[in-house]
Parts: sequence; C-alpha cells; structure tokens
Amino acid sequence: ADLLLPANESLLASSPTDAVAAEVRAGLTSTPKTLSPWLFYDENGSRLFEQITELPEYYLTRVERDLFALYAGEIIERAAEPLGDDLSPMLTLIELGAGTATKTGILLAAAVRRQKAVVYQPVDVSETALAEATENIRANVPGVTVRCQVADYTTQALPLNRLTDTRTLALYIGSSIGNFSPEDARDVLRNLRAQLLPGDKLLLGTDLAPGKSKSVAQLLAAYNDASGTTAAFNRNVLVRLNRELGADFNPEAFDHEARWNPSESRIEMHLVSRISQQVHIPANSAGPALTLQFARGETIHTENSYKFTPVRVQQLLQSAGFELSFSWENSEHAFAVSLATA
Ligand code: AVJ
Repeated sequence: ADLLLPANESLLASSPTDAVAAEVRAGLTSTPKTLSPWLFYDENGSRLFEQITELPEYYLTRVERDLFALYAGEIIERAAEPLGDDLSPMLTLIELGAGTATKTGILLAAAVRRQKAVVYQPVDVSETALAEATENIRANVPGVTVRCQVADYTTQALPLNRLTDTRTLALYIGSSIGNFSPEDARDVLRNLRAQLLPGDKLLLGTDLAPGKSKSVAQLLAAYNDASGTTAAFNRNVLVRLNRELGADFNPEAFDHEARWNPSESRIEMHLVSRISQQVHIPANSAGPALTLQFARGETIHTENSYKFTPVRVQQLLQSAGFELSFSWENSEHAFAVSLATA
C-alpha cells in the first residue's frame, strides 16, 4: 500500500522552496520593492518565455540565431585556433543556462563538421529543460555526446568538470548576462574564468544599446509586445507567489511596464500598482506573515536587462580575465556575439 500512495510527494511538490520564500520576503520588504528575475521561470513562466522568443518584436533570439547560422563555421574555427604546441585542439562545448538549447544545435553542427565527434555539456537549474535539450540535440545533431549538469552557475563556484584533454568553448548566449548588474556580471564571468585553462574560449551573446540604427522604441517594443505575452510573463510572477506562497495578489491590479533607463543602459520591467492596495503573504520558512502596502503607482521592479556597447563588452570581458578575440554583429547593430580567450 505504501508503494501505491506516495502521499508526501504531491505536498512536497507544491510547498514553496525556502529560496523562493526568502527571496520574496527580502525583495518585497525593501524600498523600492523588487523581485528577482529568476522567479519568472516556473513552468508557466518558462513556457511564456519560449513564446516571447518567437514574437516579431523580440528580435534578440532571431538575430542571435541568424548570426549563428551565418558565422557558426567561423566561430568554431576561431575558437579552435592553434595555441602554442596545440595546433588543432579538440573542442568541448559547455553551455551556461542552456535551457532547451534551441540555438546551440547550429554551433554543435559546425563543430561536428570540423572534428566529427563533439562533447556537449549543458548546465542549467532546470532538469526538465535539460532533458528537452538532450532530446533536441540527440535527435537533430548526430555526432554529439551530451553530458548534462543540473546546477545554478550564478550562486555556486560550480565545478564545470571540464575535460582535461580538450579545449573548452563555454557558451553564455541569449543575453542571459544582461540580467546582472555590471559587478555581478563580472563576478559570474570571473567564476567561469576560474574554471577554465589559458586558451579556453568564451562565446558571449549580448544585446546592444540603442544607437544610429537601433531605436529606443524598438527596444521598448521587444519588452512590451502587442500580443501582451511579455505582460503575462511579468504578471506570472504574482500568480506564482499566490500558488507557492499562498499570497493574495490580484495580478490584474498591476500594470506591466517596460522602461528604458539610459543612465544605467538597461531596460527595466516593473509591475505598477493600479490602485492603493494591501497584499498578504502567510508565514513561511523565511519568517512571519507579511502585510504589504502598495500606493497607487508604486512599482515592483522585476527585471533589469542591460544593453551593451561594444566597448562595454570588451571591458566586461577584460575585468573578468578574458581577452576579446573577435565579435560578430548583425547589420543593424542590434545584437553581438563575442568570442573571448581565457
Ligand atoms: C532571458 C534575460 C535574456 O532580458 O531579454 C525577455 C528575459 N524579459 N522579455 C531578456 C526577458 C522580458 C530575457 N533574458
């Protein structure tokens, strides 16, 4: 009978993780109120993000994929350039925050063309995303051996388990670095650098700041699309807190807002309280019950998405112990993919 009734399992699955409870308490009791963007990515939020990447306004994914389609061969060739006695290094590709690895197949296929057999190590916090990534790569790119690693590369000094007899090409693509403040971005890349050997490579995908051919309006539209998908993605964090913490947010009482902050060179996402209202969160592992007061127009700052100039990319890489080797941009200078050397 015990085997047929795993009674605890469903309870455990719906109980809030301590990390969510602690993060929410810290963020919503501070001034101004904030929530960390990793909270977006529950099952629903991950699905909404996948939808965002297919929106006409959200050029980031499309432009990066186009850059890979055009330059994958050159990227792999440059990543494998000779160094010292190592005239033709074998590459192993490691991807931070791989998710479902939808764009990575293009780079892996180019690596297979060069060296026949390729080891690919996706790292992600989501086991289900990694399972999908593995399926995707196994089905579409023969010649690749996938070795998954479930880990949070942002908080731990993660051991990458890099193979000792090959050169590592670390992928940190999709503008994921954009969620971090300049200091945190430097620390994330420094942690990565500490796991690499001289000559190893990093391929970094960064969204670019507005300029001559990229308008602020275009940037804002990418974070406030006509279909309302990004608004749903933003509000979904409140839905998550209701479900996982028993909070009583009315998500419709908050407006989605995307702002361009020129002095910080970042898009900010906010949830703006439409009315003066109170929200309750019951006691949990992180502390006693909370009553939160929202003034009309007060916001919860839910995300920063930093936008770079080419010089900023170079400085960031340098501050983390990498040297910029080459970078590729689309003709409209909307997005950049940069190759750096450890
Ligand atoms: C996953 C962090 C790259 O900042 O563009 C998309 C997340 N937020 N739309 C980004 C996001 C709103 C995305 N990153």
